[in-house]
Amino acid sequence: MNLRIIIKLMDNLAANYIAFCYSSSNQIKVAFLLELILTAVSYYSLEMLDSASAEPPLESQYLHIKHSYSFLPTDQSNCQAASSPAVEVEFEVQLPVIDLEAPEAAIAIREASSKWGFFQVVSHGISGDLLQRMRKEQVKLFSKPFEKKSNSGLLGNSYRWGSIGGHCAANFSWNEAFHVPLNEISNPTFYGEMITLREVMMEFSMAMSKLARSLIEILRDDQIQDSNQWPTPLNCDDKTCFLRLNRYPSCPISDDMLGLVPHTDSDILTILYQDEVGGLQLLRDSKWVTVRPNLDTLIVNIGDLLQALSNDRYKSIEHRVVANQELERYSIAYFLCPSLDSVISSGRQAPVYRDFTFGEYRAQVRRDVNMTGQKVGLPRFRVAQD
Ligand SMILES: O=C(O)CCC(=O)C(=O)O
Repeated sequence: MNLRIIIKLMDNLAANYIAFCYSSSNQIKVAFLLELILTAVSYYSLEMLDSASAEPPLESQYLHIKHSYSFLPTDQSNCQAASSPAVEVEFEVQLPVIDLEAPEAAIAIREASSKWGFFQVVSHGISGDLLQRMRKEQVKLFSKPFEKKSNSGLLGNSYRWGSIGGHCAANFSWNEAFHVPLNEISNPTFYGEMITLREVMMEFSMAMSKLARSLIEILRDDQIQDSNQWPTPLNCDDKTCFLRLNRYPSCPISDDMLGLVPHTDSDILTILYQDEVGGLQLLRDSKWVTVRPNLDTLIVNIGDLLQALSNDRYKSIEHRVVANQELERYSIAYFLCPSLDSVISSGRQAPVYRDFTFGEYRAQVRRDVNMTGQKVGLPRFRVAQD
């Protein structure tokens, strides 16, 4: 039995023990004991089965969280549902599509950034061939055994899956992902025998960085012209920028499982390369709307830092991914981030947010997620209104 399984069984034991202590009658205590034994046995056997395959044991972790922590009062379970208070109406939308070579591209980007916070780009300078090679390597990477993805140092042990923070079934993401900082992408020790993955990741991340920087200059130019706003160039940093390689396995157990729980991005902007399966949704006028996949485009969305820098002119929009019961889905997100000491300041006379550094922002987000299972984000930095 490996260390990971022992730790998870102990975690399971602890949760059931707390639930046991909270219970009042003997009958409930017996039920808890049976529950404990059954969960431990099923969890252990699923783990053993799954460790030989490529699939992360999402189902056993999900059921474990659901059973073990559902007994606890909310304040003990460290659980706040991640679902937004929005009305859950879903329909498909076509995001603005912007041709980056068109003369009116800059105007369209600014407009989409303030009205939608999301848009798609074509003529973006990243060849179809590079995108296809990257996707092929991504599929190969995720087909490696689970043990190898999670325990062998592959991509600097940046592999994550399932629940990120909190012990709450509502915050569970049916997802596996590698989060790789740009400054680590060229590191040959990260790849083992996957040499072609390294070459393609380097080429892909360079192309994405170039595109992200050109988009940010378009958005910054506009702010400079409108005097007194966001004058400092952004010091983007390969240590903090990163690629997130996502795989969303098909989810047979429920049709309302989320592949990724609702969130905004804690960066300047994000560029997303997704496949044809679909599942990305964004919050628009308090409704979840589904983004129609379009393989000819890359999706761009504004992050929290750009919303603060532009004093709320550009919008960092909450988004999520819904899991698919039959199909797996792949995506890659490039996150443009400044150095940790960069000061995020709109330079406005009446700023919506107080000045803060990116390091401060990131630390606060991590604290909130650890404490409650949920990010608070920009509202924490809002200047108090009299
Ligand atoms: O896979 C997607 O469509 C969205 C990915 C995303 O939001 C993320 O990785 O933060």
